[in-house]
Amino acid sequence: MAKEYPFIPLSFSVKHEGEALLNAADQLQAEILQRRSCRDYSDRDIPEAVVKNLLQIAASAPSGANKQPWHFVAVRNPEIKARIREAAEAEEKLFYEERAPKEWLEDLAPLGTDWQKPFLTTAPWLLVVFKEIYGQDENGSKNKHYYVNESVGIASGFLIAAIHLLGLATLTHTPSPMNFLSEILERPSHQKPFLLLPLGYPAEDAQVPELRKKSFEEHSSIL
Ligand code: IYR
Repeated sequence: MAKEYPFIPLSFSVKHEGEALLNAADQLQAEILQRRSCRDYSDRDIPEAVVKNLLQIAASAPSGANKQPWHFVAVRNPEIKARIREAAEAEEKLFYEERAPKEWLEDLAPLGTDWQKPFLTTAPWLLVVFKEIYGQDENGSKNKHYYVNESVGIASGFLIAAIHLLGLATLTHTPSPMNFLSEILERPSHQKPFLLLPLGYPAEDAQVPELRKKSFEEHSSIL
């Protein structure tokens, strides 16, 4: 049957056969399980071209009706990073000292976090993920976006995995509220801040909390 829109052959080849598939899966699991959220960064730079690769990978994610409802801002400019840090720390200070319920603070205690966010100026890059609640073309006419949170969450997952597989470090940081990012980065109102990811190399003496992940039986069922 003739299709109304163009189709092309799927570019696909089987990568591993038999035992090799299991070995590859074991290796991939081991590599991905090394990922940790890093809050202590070195100031060692990362080339802009690498950041562009990473954002191209993120932007290749599947999305509702292929609307690609995201926009990424990569910040290396030290003045802009300083403004972001200042605004984020002001919100975090209120969060930790006034807004956060006791239970939330208790849940955060094992992570050892507080209102201070030095990584926002130490890490060479800040990647800010915006979600687009609708699309807007050049003449300003709106088009609908679907499954925006799911789509942008998937793109962020691609980004986090790519950063890790490249041997770099990041953190899913969500200062709350984060409207200040729209102002500082001068984004239009249909783009809402979704996630802030510092990108860099860990500091030599970086530490992470000792956390336990759920066991297979806790996180999955096979029927
Ligand atoms: N946004 C605050 C608090 C915080 C909240 C959660 I949920 C975390 O998993 C970690 C921290 C902060 O960044 O410190």
